[in-house]
Amino acid sequence: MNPSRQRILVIGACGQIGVELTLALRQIHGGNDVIASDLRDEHVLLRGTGPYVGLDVMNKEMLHVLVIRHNITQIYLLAAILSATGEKSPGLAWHINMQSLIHVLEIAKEEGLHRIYWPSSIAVFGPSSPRQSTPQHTTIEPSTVYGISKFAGERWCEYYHRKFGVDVRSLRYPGLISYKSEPGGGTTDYAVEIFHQAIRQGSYTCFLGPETFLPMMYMPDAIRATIELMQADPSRITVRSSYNLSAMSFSPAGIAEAIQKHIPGFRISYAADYRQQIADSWPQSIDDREARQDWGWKPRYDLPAMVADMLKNLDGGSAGSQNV
Ligand code: VAH
Repeated sequence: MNPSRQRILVIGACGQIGVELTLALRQIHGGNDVIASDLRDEHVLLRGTGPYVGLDVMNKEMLHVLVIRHNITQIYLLAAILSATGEKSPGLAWHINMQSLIHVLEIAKEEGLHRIYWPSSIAVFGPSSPRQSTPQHTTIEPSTVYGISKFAGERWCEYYHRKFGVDVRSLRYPGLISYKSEPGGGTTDYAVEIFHQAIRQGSYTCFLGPETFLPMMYMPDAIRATIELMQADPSRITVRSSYNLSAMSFSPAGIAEAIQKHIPGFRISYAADYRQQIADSWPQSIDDREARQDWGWKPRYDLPAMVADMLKNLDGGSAGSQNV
C-alpha cells in the first residue's frame, strides 16, 4: 500500500461530530479509505459516501479484527456518553468512555497505528478552575462523570504517547452547534434545539438560565480544527493530553437576541433543570493560545455568522455551503 495512503476508521460516525467529520475525511482521503462505524444504523447523510460497518467499540476483539482486516492506519474515536446523560448513568458513562479509549490505545500500540484522535471537552474543568479565559494548564477538578472520564482519558493519552510512542491527539471541544446531525445528551444541546424550535414554533423554553455563558463553537470550525491538528507535523504538538480550543462564548439570552434579528417574533422562556448545575461548573471562556501557537488554530465563525448559517440551512434554505 502507498506509504502515504491513510486508511481511517471513524468510531461513533453517526453522532453529532461523527457524521460531519466522516464526510470531511472522505473529501480529503476518498470515500473508500474512510470506514464509518457505529452501534446505530448508518446515518442517512453517510449513505453512498463510503463503507459502513456496525461496531461495538466495547468488543476489543471485534475492533482488533476490523483494524487488521481493513488495514487501518488511523482511528477517530468519537463514541461517548455526554455530560447530561452521564449524570443519569454514572457507571455506564465511566465504563463506555474509558474502556473504549483503552481498547483503541492498546490496539494502536500493538498494531503501530499512524495516528489516533480522541475528543476531550471543556467539561474537564470544574468549579475550582478559573472561569474566564481558562488556561491550558490550571487546577482541574471536574464535577461531572463525563468531565472525570475526559480528564482521566487525557491522562491515558499522554501516558500512551510517553510510554509507547502512540501518536494520539485530542481537543477540548466547547459546546458544538450544527444542523446536519442531532446532538445527544449534552448540556450545551440547548444551542441546537433553539434553532429548530425558533423555526418550527417561534418560541423555545431553555433548560439553562438566561445569563449562563458557555464556550461554544460552530461545527465547521470544530471539524477544521480536528483536521488541522491531525495533519500537523508531530514536532509541533506540545500538548499530548488535550488542547484547549475556543471560538466564542454566549448565553441563552445572547443567542436568542441574535436569532431575533432574523426571526423578530421569536420568544424565549427559561425553566432551568439539573443541567444548570453542570453548566455552572464549567468555564465561561477558554484561553487556547497553545493551539494557536503550536499549529496555527484560528476560528472563522462568531455568533452572528453562525446564526445566519444555521438559519439559512435549517429554514428550508439550500443545503448551502459552509465554506468560509
Ligand atoms: C456536553 N456537548 O454538553 C458536550 C460538551 C462542553 C460540552 O462536551 O456534554
